Amino acid sequence: MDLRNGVELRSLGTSPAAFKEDLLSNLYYRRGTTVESASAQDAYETLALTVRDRLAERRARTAAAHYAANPRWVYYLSAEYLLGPQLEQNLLYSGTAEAARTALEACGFAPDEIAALDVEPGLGNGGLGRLAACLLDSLATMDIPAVGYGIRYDLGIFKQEFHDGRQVERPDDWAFQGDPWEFPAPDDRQVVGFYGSTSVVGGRTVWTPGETVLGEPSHLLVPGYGTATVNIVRLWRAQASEASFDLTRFAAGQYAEAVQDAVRAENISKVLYPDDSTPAGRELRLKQQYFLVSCSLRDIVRRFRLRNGDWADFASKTAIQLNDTHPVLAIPELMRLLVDEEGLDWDHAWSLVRRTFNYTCHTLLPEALETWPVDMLGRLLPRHLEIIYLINAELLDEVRARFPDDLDRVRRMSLIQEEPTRQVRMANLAVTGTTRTNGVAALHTQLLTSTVLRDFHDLWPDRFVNVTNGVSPRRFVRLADPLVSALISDGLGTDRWLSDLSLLSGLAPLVADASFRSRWRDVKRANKAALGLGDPAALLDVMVKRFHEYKRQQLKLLHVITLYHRILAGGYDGVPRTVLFGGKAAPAYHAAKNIIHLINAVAARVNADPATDGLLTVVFPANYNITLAERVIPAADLSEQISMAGKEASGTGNMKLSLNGALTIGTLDGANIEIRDRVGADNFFLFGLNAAEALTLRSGDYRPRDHYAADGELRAALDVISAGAFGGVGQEVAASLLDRDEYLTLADYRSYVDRQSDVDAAWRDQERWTTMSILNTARTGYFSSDRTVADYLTHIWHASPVRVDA
Ligand code: GPW
Repeated sequence: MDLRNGVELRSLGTSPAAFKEDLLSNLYYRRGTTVESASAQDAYETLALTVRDRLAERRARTAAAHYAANPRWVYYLSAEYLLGPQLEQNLLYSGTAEAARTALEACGFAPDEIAALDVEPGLGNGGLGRLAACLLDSLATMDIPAVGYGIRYDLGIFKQEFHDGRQVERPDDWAFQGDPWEFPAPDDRQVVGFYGSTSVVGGRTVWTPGETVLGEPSHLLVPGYGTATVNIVRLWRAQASEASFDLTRFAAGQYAEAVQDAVRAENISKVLYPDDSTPAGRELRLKQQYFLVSCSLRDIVRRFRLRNGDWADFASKTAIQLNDTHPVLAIPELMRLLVDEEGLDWDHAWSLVRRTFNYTCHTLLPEALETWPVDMLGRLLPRHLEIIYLINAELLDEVRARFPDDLDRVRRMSLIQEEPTRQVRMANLAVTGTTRTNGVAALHTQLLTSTVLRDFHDLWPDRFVNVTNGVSPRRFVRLADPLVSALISDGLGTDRWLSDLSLLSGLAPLVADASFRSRWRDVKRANKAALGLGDPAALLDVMVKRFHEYKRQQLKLLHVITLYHRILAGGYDGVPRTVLFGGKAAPAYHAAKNIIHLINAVAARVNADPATDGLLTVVFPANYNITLAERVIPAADLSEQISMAGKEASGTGNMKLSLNGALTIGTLDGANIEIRDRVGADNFFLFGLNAAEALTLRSGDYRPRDHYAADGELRAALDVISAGAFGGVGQEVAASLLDRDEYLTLADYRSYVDRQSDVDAAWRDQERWTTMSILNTARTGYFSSDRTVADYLTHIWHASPVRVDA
């Protein structure tokens, strides 16, 4: 391969012999040790470097091909990425898994012990962060020139421990040992300003920041599967400038004061905000958001300039996706760069900005729509607030022209909320400053345009599109479940399904193949045995997701207590179940933490009671993350997707589980609807109110106590909780359900519990269950993130692949 500077790139071999040679050379020359004295950590780091080199070679060829093509680039801006463990991914994508194992063993290293040292970078909270990682995986697999931008938090999502059943959060110093997958790029560092003031000099506005911080990038490789393309995700870390260390104070013995400015600067990328769906409302968070935006935009502009000379081409060469409102300050920031720094006139700049950006909304919860106090934003970013006011003036002129005499509409659509306090509405800014706004599932997009963003839809209906989420089949089928992957490849006679998931439909005829069916069952059983939680013969009933009241883990818990009561009553006729919970609650989300505590208390009681032996087990492994998800999902029989209809934007765990052959019990919410449409109503356990019914009930006088009074089993379950049988925490949870029941848990209880009896009936007929399971996998190829990316390309990005020679 001829690179730009004319240097031929030596091709690194992937044979065991070539791999071993490089492994040893990396051990000697880069790690500075020998086989005899190498620690497990030495061996791990050396392995990582050897694998990384093989992808780095492809990266170099990718960069050269992209540079030559000067294509429209896709940039994904996201405050969160849940990339998952890198070693297994990079072994698979570089095609060196076997060679590596052989080479390690030949050197006397234990491959599994070494692989266990790989630490997953937990730079996200939940679905939104994992979606970002799946989209990057698909962009690379589909040969789209793309870069992900994010923040390199020193501390990722907290490690969850349980102490007496209560969630305790521990810092996640994920890069404590150093991160062998990272390429630091200090030459590309950026300077980010905060605070200060604006003035007008020679007709142009100049912002003079009161404080500056350095953004230092490093990147991780994002390999495509079955292609030579290797993209990158570039993560920014805040660094104090040299000048912020106060030598005079240090000399005077004032050690803390000497470093206080530096510490403040570096705190910007210190920790991931562990909130999910609720804005933190803190100045540091706003600083993080601007830090990400400022560094990334300057980098994007730098890259544009490498190949282009005319600003008029910027939007045709650049598509920037805003992952929720967290990076929406990019809109005023690009206006500032173009107008203040580059001297473009406002209208030209606005046209470029609007054609460059698009926005994905991931929620319907009104409390999750970010707003920032005008005072705070104006203090931290004075020029950006001025620009937001200018954008707002044009927006409101357009609203008044289209809807004369509709003052209330003007008030609702304004970028500035006036009452009770003045706030900047980031979602309104996002829709105003972009070409397209998308929801993440069909129902979500429909509800967005008819409720929270209705006024904007009235004004600009063509701006709204749906792009239903998807998941990476490489990560969540091939890496998570090598056994089922081998079986699928065998059944289809090809492994091409890994990059064309629609091929899974070819499994449907195999439901008639007795040998395939029994192997399918064996794989599920083996995955449960490997997970090692509960009896592998029992139905594994899984609810894994962040803890939030709208997701209704409390409904699942009421079901568990009901089953327990039925067992205690004697003559239990349900099937043996292991109920598995997994997930974290935001540290400040008291009600969610109560639910976690209560689940652990119920689990302790149920599991200790000999009456439940062989019938019911409740497990709650701590610290659910990508690593654990990859073990739980392939083992699951039943997928719990039981949010109050109209609240879950999409869900993606629902897709991962169904794709892996779990059957869903769920409400008509988010993407559940689309899953059910595809797998067929007969292969999906539907229950509960739909979104319209839930809305009607919520807006009338809903009385949870009526359900309590009418339903003996529900009453019994709530009574034991209220009575304190599981501690004081239960009393709080029960009171909240009986007094408010914000998310209609009691209204859906009977329908849910009865549907679970249908689950039991289906499970008892193992032949029927197997058919349903295979059909779930065969019919959910649509939920590949490759399809999601294809939809973004067609409707939003309009970017084309650039092939990289293998
Ligand atoms: F509130 N989601 C998330 F919309 O994981 F910003 N974190 C968040 O902060 C938000 C949404 C936000 C999730 C949605 O809850 C889930 O329904 C969806 O599948 C996922 O984002 C990916 O779109």
